[in-house]
Amino acid sequence: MESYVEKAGLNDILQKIKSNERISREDGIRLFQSPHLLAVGYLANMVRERINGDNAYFIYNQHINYSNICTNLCKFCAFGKAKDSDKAYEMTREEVARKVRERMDEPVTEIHMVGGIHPDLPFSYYTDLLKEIKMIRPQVHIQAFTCVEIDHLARLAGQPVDRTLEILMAAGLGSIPGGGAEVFSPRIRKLTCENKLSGEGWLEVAKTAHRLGLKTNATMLYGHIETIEERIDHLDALRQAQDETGGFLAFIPLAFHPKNTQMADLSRTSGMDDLKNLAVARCFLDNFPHIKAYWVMIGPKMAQVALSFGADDVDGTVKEEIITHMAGAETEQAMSIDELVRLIKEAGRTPVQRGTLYDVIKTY
Ligand code: V47
Repeated sequence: MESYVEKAGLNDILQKIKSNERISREDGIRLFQSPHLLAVGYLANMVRERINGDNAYFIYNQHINYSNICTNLCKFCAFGKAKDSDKAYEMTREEVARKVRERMDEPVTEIHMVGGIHPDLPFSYYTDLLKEIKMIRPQVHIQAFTCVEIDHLARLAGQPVDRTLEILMAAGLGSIPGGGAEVFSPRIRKLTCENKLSGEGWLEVAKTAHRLGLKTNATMLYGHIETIEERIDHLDALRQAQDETGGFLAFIPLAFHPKNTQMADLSRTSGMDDLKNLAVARCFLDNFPHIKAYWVMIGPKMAQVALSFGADDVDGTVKEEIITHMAGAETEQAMSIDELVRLIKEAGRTPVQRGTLYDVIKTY
Protein backbone atom coordinates (compact mmCIF):
# COMPACT_ATOMS: atom_id res chain seq x y z
CA MET A 1 0.00 0.00 0.00
CA GLU A 2 2.80 2.41 0.86
CA SER A 3 4.38 1.96 -2.56
CA TYR A 4 1.00 2.84 -4.06
CA VAL A 5 0.90 6.00 -1.93
CA GLU A 6 4.39 6.77 -3.19
CA LYS A 7 3.33 6.22 -6.82
CA ALA A 8 0.41 8.55 -6.17
CA GLY A 9 2.99 11.21 -5.27
CA LEU A 10 1.80 11.49 -1.69
CA ASN A 11 4.82 10.05 0.10
CA ASP A 12 5.72 13.37 1.76
CA ILE A 13 2.24 13.58 3.26
CA LEU A 14 2.46 9.93 4.36
CA GLN A 15 5.70 10.69 6.20
CA LYS A 16 4.10 13.68 7.95
CA ILE A 17 1.11 11.61 9.01
CA LYS A 18 3.34 8.78 10.21
CA SER A 19 5.32 11.16 12.38
CA ASN A 20 2.14 12.83 13.60
CA GLU A 21 3.09 16.10 11.96
CA ARG A 22 0.33 18.49 10.94
CA ILE A 23 -0.40 18.64 7.21
CA SER A 24 -0.47 22.04 5.50
CA ARG A 25 -3.17 23.84 3.52
CA GLU A 26 -1.30 22.90 0.32
CA ASP A 27 -1.16 19.25 1.39
CA GLY A 28 -4.91 19.32 1.93
CA ILE A 29 -5.48 20.77 -1.53
CA ARG A 30 -3.25 18.07 -3.07
CA LEU A 31 -5.24 15.35 -1.29
CA PHE A 32 -8.48 16.75 -2.67
CA GLN A 33 -6.96 16.98 -6.16
CA SER A 34 -5.50 13.48 -6.14
CA PRO A 35 -7.38 10.92 -8.25
CA HIS A 36 -5.83 8.18 -6.10
CA LEU A 37 -8.72 7.63 -3.73
CA LEU A 38 -7.26 4.53 -2.10
CA ALA A 39 -4.03 6.37 -1.31
CA VAL A 40 -5.90 9.26 0.32
CA GLY A 41 -8.07 6.72 2.15
CA TYR A 42 -5.01 4.85 3.40
CA LEU A 43 -3.68 8.05 4.98
CA ALA A 44 -7.05 8.84 6.55
CA ASN A 45 -7.38 5.30 7.84
CA MET A 46 -4.03 5.63 9.57
CA VAL A 47 -5.18 8.78 11.39
CA ARG A 48 -8.54 7.21 12.27
CA GLU A 49 -6.88 4.13 13.69
CA ARG A 50 -4.48 6.20 15.78
CA ILE A 51 -7.31 8.28 17.27
CA ASN A 52 -10.16 5.77 17.51
CA GLY A 53 -8.64 2.29 17.26
CA ASP A 54 -11.21 -0.23 16.07
CA ASN A 55 -14.24 1.56 17.47
CA ALA A 56 -17.02 2.79 15.21
CA TYR A 57 -19.74 4.72 17.00
CA PHE A 58 -23.47 5.13 16.68
CA ILE A 59 -26.17 6.66 18.85
CA TYR A 60 -29.85 5.99 19.57
CA ASN A 61 -31.26 9.38 18.66
CA GLN A 62 -34.48 11.10 17.71
CA HIS A 63 -34.70 14.08 15.36
CA ILE A 64 -37.29 16.80 15.96
CA ASN A 65 -37.59 19.77 13.61
CA TYR A 66 -39.84 22.14 15.56
CA SER A 67 -40.48 24.48 12.61
CA ASN A 68 -39.40 24.92 9.00
CA ILE A 69 -40.29 28.62 8.95
CA CYS A 70 -37.15 30.54 8.11
CA THR A 71 -36.21 34.07 7.12
CA ASN A 72 -32.86 33.01 5.62
CA LEU A 73 -34.22 30.94 2.73
CA CYS A 74 -30.79 29.66 1.66
CA LYS A 75 -30.56 28.58 -1.97
CA PHE A 76 -29.31 25.08 -1.10
CA CYS A 77 -32.11 24.34 1.35
CA ALA A 78 -35.40 22.61 0.57
CA PHE A 79 -36.49 22.58 4.21
CA GLY A 80 -36.87 26.28 5.07
CA LYS A 81 -40.12 27.98 4.06
CA ALA A 82 -41.43 31.53 4.25
CA LYS A 83 -44.04 32.04 6.97
CA ASP A 84 -46.86 32.48 4.42
CA SER A 85 -45.96 29.33 2.44
CA ASP A 86 -48.61 26.62 2.42
CA LYS A 87 -45.83 24.17 3.33
CA ALA A 88 -44.78 26.10 6.45
CA TYR A 89 -45.28 24.45 9.84
CA GLU A 90 -44.56 25.24 13.44
CA MET A 91 -45.00 22.78 16.31
CA THR A 92 -46.53 23.84 19.55
CA ARG A 93 -44.92 22.81 22.79
CA GLU A 94 -47.61 20.13 23.09
CA GLU A 95 -46.78 18.76 19.63
CA VAL A 96 -43.10 18.49 20.48
CA ALA A 97 -44.07 16.84 23.76
CA ARG A 98 -46.19 14.31 21.84
CA LYS A 99 -43.21 13.48 19.58
CA VAL A 100 -41.09 12.78 22.66
CA ARG A 101 -43.82 10.74 24.39
CA GLU A 102 -44.42 8.66 21.25
CA ARG A 103 -41.00 7.10 21.64
CA MET A 104 -40.80 6.62 25.39
CA ASP A 105 -40.64 2.85 24.91
CA GLU A 106 -37.42 3.20 22.89
CA PRO A 107 -33.95 3.66 24.42
CA VAL A 108 -33.46 7.14 22.93
CA THR A 109 -30.48 8.87 24.59
CA GLU A 110 -30.30 11.99 22.44
CA ILE A 111 -32.84 14.37 20.96
CA HIS A 112 -31.45 16.32 18.02
CA MET A 113 -33.63 19.39 17.57
CA VAL A 114 -33.14 22.14 15.00
CA GLY A 115 -35.36 24.48 13.00
CA GLY A 116 -35.15 27.62 10.90
CA ILE A 117 -34.72 31.28 11.78
CA HIS A 118 -38.31 32.00 12.74
CA PRO A 119 -39.42 35.63 12.39
CA ASP A 120 -41.58 35.93 15.48
CA LEU A 121 -41.45 33.08 18.00
CA PRO A 122 -40.35 34.52 21.37
CA PHE A 123 -37.25 33.39 23.26
CA SER A 124 -39.49 31.70 25.85
CA TYR A 125 -40.74 29.27 23.14
CA TYR A 126 -37.24 27.81 22.87
CA THR A 127 -36.54 27.56 26.60
CA ASP A 128 -40.03 26.07 27.08
CA LEU A 129 -39.28 23.37 24.48
CA LEU A 130 -36.10 22.40 26.29
CA LYS A 131 -37.80 22.33 29.69
CA GLU A 132 -40.76 20.33 28.35
CA ILE A 133 -38.50 17.67 26.81
CA LYS A 134 -36.49 17.39 30.01
CA MET A 135 -39.65 17.10 32.08
CA ILE A 136 -40.89 14.18 29.98
CA ARG A 137 -37.53 12.50 29.54
CA PRO A 138 -35.10 13.79 32.21
CA GLN A 139 -32.20 11.51 31.22
CA VAL A 140 -32.16 12.47 27.55
CA HIS A 141 -29.36 14.64 26.19
CA ILE A 142 -30.72 17.51 24.12
CA GLN A 143 -28.44 18.49 21.26
CA ALA A 144 -30.23 21.47 19.80
CA PHE A 145 -30.11 24.72 17.85
CA THR A 146 -27.30 25.32 15.38
CA CYS A 147 -24.88 28.18 16.00
CA VAL A 148 -27.00 30.20 13.55
CA GLU A 149 -30.11 29.66 15.68
CA ILE A 150 -28.17 30.44 18.87
CA ASP A 151 -27.10 33.79 17.41
CA HIS A 152 -30.75 34.49 16.59
CA LEU A 153 -31.88 33.43 20.08
CA ALA A 154 -29.34 35.81 21.64
CA ARG A 155 -30.93 38.67 19.71
CA LEU A 156 -34.37 37.55 20.87
CA ALA A 157 -33.18 37.31 24.46
CA GLY A 158 -31.49 40.70 24.20
CA GLN A 159 -28.44 39.12 25.82
CA PRO A 160 -24.88 38.37 24.74
CA VAL A 161 -24.31 34.86 23.32
CA ASP A 162 -22.62 33.55 26.48
CA ARG A 163 -25.48 34.63 28.75
CA THR A 164 -28.03 33.26 26.26
CA LEU A 165 -26.26 29.92 26.28
CA GLU A 166 -26.25 29.86 30.07
CA ILE A 167 -30.03 30.37 30.07
CA LEU A 168 -30.47 27.62 27.47
CA MET A 169 -28.21 25.28 29.45
CA ALA A 170 -30.23 25.91 32.59
CA ALA A 171 -33.36 24.99 30.59
CA GLY A 172 -31.83 21.70 29.44
CA LEU A 173 -29.53 22.30 26.46
CA GLY A 174 -26.76 19.67 26.50
CA SER A 175 -24.74 20.40 23.36
CA ILE A 176 -24.97 22.05 19.95
CA PRO A 177 -25.19 20.25 16.58
CA GLY A 178 -22.94 21.18 13.68
CA GLY A 179 -25.39 22.68 11.20
CA GLY A 180 -25.36 26.13 9.66
CA ALA A 181 -21.62 26.16 9.01
CA GLU A 182 -22.14 25.50 5.26
CA VAL A 183 -18.90 26.85 3.72
CA PHE A 184 -17.40 29.76 5.65
CA SER A 185 -16.17 31.53 2.49
CA PRO A 186 -17.86 34.95 2.15
CA ARG A 187 -18.09 34.31 -1.63
CA ILE A 188 -20.10 31.13 -1.11
CA ARG A 189 -22.24 32.66 1.60
CA LYS A 190 -23.06 35.64 -0.65
CA LEU A 191 -24.05 33.35 -3.52
CA THR A 192 -25.98 30.75 -1.55
CA CYS A 193 -27.08 32.07 1.84
CA GLU A 194 -26.55 35.81 2.02
CA ASN A 195 -29.02 36.34 4.89
CA LYS A 196 -27.26 33.84 7.11
CA LEU A 197 -24.89 34.49 10.00
CA SER A 198 -21.32 34.88 8.65
CA GLY A 199 -18.64 32.21 8.97
CA GLU A 200 -16.85 34.30 11.60
CA GLY A 201 -20.12 34.69 13.46
CA TRP A 202 -20.71 30.93 13.39
CA LEU A 203 -17.21 30.24 14.73
CA GLU A 204 -17.59 32.88 17.44
CA VAL A 205 -20.80 31.24 18.72
CA ALA A 206 -19.11 27.80 18.70
CA LYS A 207 -16.05 29.08 20.57
CA THR A 208 -18.24 30.89 23.11
CA ALA A 209 -20.13 27.64 23.72
CA HIS A 210 -16.86 25.77 24.19
CA ARG A 211 -15.66 28.30 26.76
CA LEU A 212 -18.80 27.56 28.78
CA GLY A 213 -18.06 23.84 28.60
CA LEU A 214 -20.68 23.08 25.93
CA LYS A 215 -19.49 20.68 23.25
CA THR A 216 -20.45 21.31 19.65
CA ASN A 217 -20.15 19.64 16.25
CA ALA A 218 -19.11 21.17 12.95
CA THR A 219 -20.29 20.51 9.41
CA MET A 220 -19.40 21.52 5.87
CA LEU A 221 -21.94 21.44 3.05
CA TYR A 222 -20.01 20.25 -0.01
CA GLY A 223 -20.75 19.38 -3.60
CA HIS A 224 -22.36 22.58 -4.90
CA ILE A 225 -20.36 25.60 -6.13
CA GLU A 226 -17.50 25.64 -3.64
CA THR A 227 -13.87 25.24 -4.74
CA ILE A 228 -11.34 22.88 -3.20
CA GLU A 229 -9.50 25.90 -1.78
CA GLU A 230 -12.70 27.07 -0.09
CA ARG A 231 -13.18 23.62 1.43
CA ILE A 232 -9.66 23.64 2.84
CA ASP A 233 -10.05 27.20 4.16
CA HIS A 234 -13.20 25.98 5.94
CA LEU A 235 -11.35 23.04 7.48
CA ASP A 236 -8.44 25.31 8.39
CA ALA A 237 -10.73 27.73 10.24
CA LEU A 238 -12.20 24.79 12.17
CA ARG A 239 -8.75 23.39 12.97
CA GLN A 240 -7.63 26.79 14.32
CA ALA A 241 -10.78 27.18 16.41
CA GLN A 242 -10.29 23.68 17.81
CA ASP A 243 -6.68 24.55 18.72
CA GLU A 244 -8.05 27.48 20.70
CA THR A 245 -10.88 25.75 22.56
CA GLY A 246 -10.87 21.96 22.06
CA GLY A 247 -14.68 21.98 22.21
CA PHE A 248 -15.59 20.28 18.94
CA LEU A 249 -16.62 16.65 19.14
CA ALA A 250 -17.21 15.64 15.54
CA PHE A 251 -16.88 16.95 12.02
CA ILE A 252 -19.60 15.92 9.59
CA PRO A 253 -19.25 16.62 5.85
CA LEU A 254 -22.78 17.07 4.45
CA ALA A 255 -23.37 15.96 0.84
CA PHE A 256 -25.44 18.52 -1.05
CA HIS A 257 -28.87 17.25 -2.19
CA PRO A 258 -30.20 19.53 -4.95
CA LYS A 259 -33.85 18.45 -5.37
CA ASN A 260 -36.50 21.08 -4.51
CA THR A 261 -33.81 23.71 -3.85
CA GLN A 262 -32.97 26.88 -5.78
CA MET A 263 -29.86 25.03 -6.96
CA ALA A 264 -31.78 22.07 -8.40
CA ASP A 265 -29.84 22.24 -11.68
CA LEU A 266 -26.73 20.85 -9.94
CA SER A 267 -25.99 17.12 -9.74
CA ARG A 268 -25.80 15.04 -6.60
CA THR A 269 -22.36 14.33 -5.18
CA SER A 270 -20.37 11.33 -6.42
CA GLY A 271 -19.14 8.44 -4.28
CA MET A 272 -15.59 9.63 -4.94
CA ASP A 273 -16.39 13.08 -3.56
CA ASP A 274 -18.22 11.70 -0.53
CA LEU A 275 -15.24 9.55 0.46
CA LYS A 276 -12.71 12.27 -0.37
CA ASN A 277 -14.42 14.79 1.91
CA LEU A 278 -14.36 12.36 4.80
CA ALA A 279 -10.80 11.22 4.17
CA VAL A 280 -9.28 14.67 3.64
CA ALA A 281 -11.13 15.96 6.72
CA ARG A 282 -9.69 13.07 8.77
CA CYS A 283 -6.16 13.87 7.61
CA PHE A 284 -6.51 17.64 8.03
CA LEU A 285 -8.55 17.90 11.25
CA ASP A 286 -5.91 16.17 13.37
CA ASN A 287 -7.38 17.78 16.50
CA PHE A 288 -10.98 16.58 15.98
CA PRO A 289 -11.72 13.39 17.91
CA HIS A 290 -14.42 12.15 15.50
CA ILE A 291 -15.36 12.20 11.83
CA LYS A 292 -18.95 11.27 11.15
CA ALA A 293 -20.27 9.63 7.98
CA TYR A 294 -23.93 10.67 8.18
CA TRP A 295 -25.71 7.69 6.60
CA VAL A 296 -28.88 9.72 5.93
CA MET A 297 -27.00 11.89 3.43
CA ILE A 298 -24.59 9.46 1.80
CA GLY A 299 -26.56 6.24 2.25
CA PRO A 300 -25.80 3.32 4.59
CA LYS A 301 -23.64 1.56 1.99
CA MET A 302 -21.37 4.56 1.52
CA ALA A 303 -21.29 5.16 5.29
CA GLN A 304 -20.09 1.58 5.71
CA VAL A 305 -17.29 2.03 3.19
CA ALA A 306 -16.46 5.38 4.82
CA LEU A 307 -15.35 3.48 7.92
CA SER A 308 -12.26 2.55 5.88
CA PHE A 309 -11.79 6.15 4.70
CA GLY A 310 -11.37 8.02 7.97
CA ALA A 311 -14.85 7.94 9.51
CA ASP A 312 -15.39 6.44 12.98
CA ASP A 313 -19.06 7.35 13.44
CA VAL A 314 -22.18 6.76 11.35
CA ASP A 315 -24.63 8.93 13.37
CA GLY A 316 -27.57 6.88 14.59
CA THR A 317 -31.09 5.57 14.43
CA VAL A 318 -32.46 9.06 13.52
CA LYS A 319 -36.09 8.46 12.40
CA GLU A 320 -38.17 11.19 10.78
CA GLU A 321 -35.39 13.07 9.05
CA ILE A 322 -36.82 16.01 7.12
CA ILE A 323 -34.00 18.32 5.99
CA THR A 324 -32.30 15.89 3.59
CA HIS A 325 -35.47 14.07 2.55
CA MET A 326 -37.11 17.33 1.46
CA ALA A 327 -34.05 17.76 -0.79
CA GLY A 328 -34.47 14.38 -2.45
CA ALA A 329 -32.63 11.90 -0.22
CA GLU A 330 -33.65 8.36 -1.08
CA THR A 331 -32.37 6.80 2.13
CA GLU A 332 -34.72 5.32 4.72
CA GLN A 333 -36.05 7.47 7.56
CA ALA A 334 -34.52 5.30 10.26
CA MET A 335 -32.09 2.47 10.98
CA SER A 336 -32.36 -0.04 13.80
CA ILE A 337 -29.58 -0.89 16.24
CA ASP A 338 -29.31 -4.33 14.58
CA GLU A 339 -28.82 -2.76 11.16
CA LEU A 340 -26.21 -0.31 12.44
CA VAL A 341 -24.35 -3.05 14.32
CA ARG A 342 -24.31 -5.29 11.26
CA LEU A 343 -23.14 -2.46 9.00
CA ILE A 344 -20.24 -1.68 11.35
CA LYS A 345 -19.26 -5.31 12.02
CA GLU A 346 -19.17 -6.08 8.31
CA ALA A 347 -16.76 -3.17 7.90
CA GLY A 348 -14.39 -4.87 10.35
CA ARG A 349 -14.94 -2.41 13.19
CA THR A 350 -16.25 -2.75 16.74
CA PRO A 351 -19.73 -1.25 17.04
CA VAL A 352 -19.97 1.05 20.04
CA GLN A 353 -23.30 2.54 21.03
CA ARG A 354 -22.42 5.92 22.48
CA GLY A 355 -23.99 8.77 24.37
CA THR A 356 -23.80 12.25 22.86
CA LEU A 357 -20.44 13.00 24.49
CA TYR A 358 -19.01 9.67 23.26
CA ASP A 359 -19.48 7.94 26.58
CA VAL A 360 -19.71 4.21 25.89
CA ILE A 361 -23.20 2.76 26.42
CA LYS A 362 -22.62 -0.68 24.94
CA THR A 363 -19.95 -2.39 22.91
CA TYR A 364 -21.23 -5.08 20.53
O1 V47 B 1 -27.35 23.28 8.47
C1 V47 B 1 -29.45 22.05 4.17
C2 V47 B 1 -27.56 21.17 5.62
C3 V47 B 1 -27.76 21.00 7.87
C4 V47 B 1 -29.26 20.74 2.49
O2 V47 B 1 -24.18 17.79 14.38
C5 V47 B 1 -28.32 20.35 3.45
O3 V47 B 1 -24.21 15.64 14.48
C6 V47 B 1 -27.58 18.68 2.07
O4 V47 B 1 -26.29 19.93 10.41
N1 V47 B 1 -28.45 19.01 1.10
C7 V47 B 1 -28.57 20.38 8.98
N2 V47 B 1 -27.49 19.33 3.25
C8 V47 B 1 -28.12 18.96 9.30
C9 V47 B 1 -26.95 18.95 10.23
C10 V47 B 1 -26.58 17.71 10.94
C11 V47 B 1 -27.09 16.50 10.54
C12 V47 B 1 -26.74 15.35 11.24
C13 V47 B 1 -25.92 15.40 12.34
C14 V47 B 1 -25.42 16.63 12.73
C15 V47 B 1 -24.55 16.70 13.94
C16 V47 B 1 -25.73 17.79 12.04
O5 V47 B 1 -28.08 20.39 6.65
C17 V47 B 1 -27.95 22.44 7.57
C18 V47 B 1 -27.32 22.54 6.21
O6 V47 B 1 -25.94 22.71 6.31
N3 V47 B 1 -28.45 21.20 4.46
N4 V47 B 1 -29.95 21.78 2.96
C19 V47 B 1 -29.31 20.03 1.26
N5 V47 B 1 -30.15 20.37 0.30
